[in-house]
Amino acid sequence: MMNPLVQPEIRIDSYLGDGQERSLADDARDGLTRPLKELPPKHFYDSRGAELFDQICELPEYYPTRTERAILNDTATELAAVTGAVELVELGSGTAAKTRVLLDALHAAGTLTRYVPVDVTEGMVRDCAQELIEEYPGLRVHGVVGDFERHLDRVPDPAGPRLVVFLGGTIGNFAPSERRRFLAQIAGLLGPEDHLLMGTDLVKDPEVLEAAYDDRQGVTAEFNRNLLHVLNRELDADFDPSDFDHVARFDAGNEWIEMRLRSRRAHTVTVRALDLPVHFAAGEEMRTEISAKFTRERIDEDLADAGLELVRWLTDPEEQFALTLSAPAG
Ligand code: SAH
Ligand code: AVI
Repeated sequence: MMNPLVQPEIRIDSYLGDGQERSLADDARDGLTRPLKELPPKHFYDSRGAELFDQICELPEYYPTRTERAILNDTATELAAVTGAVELVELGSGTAAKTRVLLDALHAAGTLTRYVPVDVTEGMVRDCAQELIEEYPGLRVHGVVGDFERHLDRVPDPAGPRLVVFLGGTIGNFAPSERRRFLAQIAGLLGPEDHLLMGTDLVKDPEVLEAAYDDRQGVTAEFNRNLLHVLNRELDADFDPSDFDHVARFDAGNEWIEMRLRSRRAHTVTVRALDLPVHFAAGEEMRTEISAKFTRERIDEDLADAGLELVRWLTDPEEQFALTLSAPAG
């Protein structure tokens, strides 16, 4: 359902509602009846999940956020000059905390007119739109509350040279085949004058990686278990989150971190909205997220497969994290 026009500088279109509940129900029915139980990570982000993610970004072990911000600080002026973007479209925008570095640079360059955040969490899109029009006089915000896997076609037509940004390493949360399909869809948003700026976490020491996903304060564990609260609330399930341990392991073969929830005891949960009993053996694990770590070669290949070519490779001195600026191959 469209819900346009709250005030002139802000337009928010929402495409969730029933469709999203169906998506959670379908994913739960599918994922909880497989031999290796699995749920997709997009369901972490209710308002509590979004809050926990914000806390994760501040943790000493979670280097991606501060590293990506440092790269942005060093390169935003150059990015603004190279792209000449009048609009910034952000996929999985969240609170747009780091995005402000880019918005500042585009604003200072005098080109910025519109910001288009796309996120499943409606409250964040609305709050962020309000904050940004106050921070950037003259900026218009056209928010799209939706699932970027289903609603990319709802991104409004470009208002001029466009910069699409996909930060934080969220591309790593896709399985490889879906990731390639999604990159091709993103490439479909780009015309000859447009660019994609994408953040990717890089392969590194497994100890550093595992610590980033299993912090000492237990915030990531709570984020992981929040998925069970979402299932309880949205699908009338009766998970007891304290029956599950948080697990985060680096899978060296696939070069990704896997987050799982491990059942402490044999028990059966009922997902009442689906009329679905789900049995967990003692020690059984359910996969809740993969977070792929990249090499430069892998990123080059993925971009090329999507018809994009690298314009800038931007990384920190320790090569922990990378931002790639790419454009439709000429
Ligand atoms: N870009 C921010 C936030 C990353 S967290 C950063 O770099 O810090 C991932 C964000 O993507 C969350 O805000 C979450 O709500 C959103 N998200 C996850 N899956 C999504 C999906 N399928 N469609 C739209 N947004 C999604
Ligand atoms: C949003 N995404 C890139 C985060 C990541 O690192 O994969 C989500 C996250 N999961 C646990 N910690 C952070």
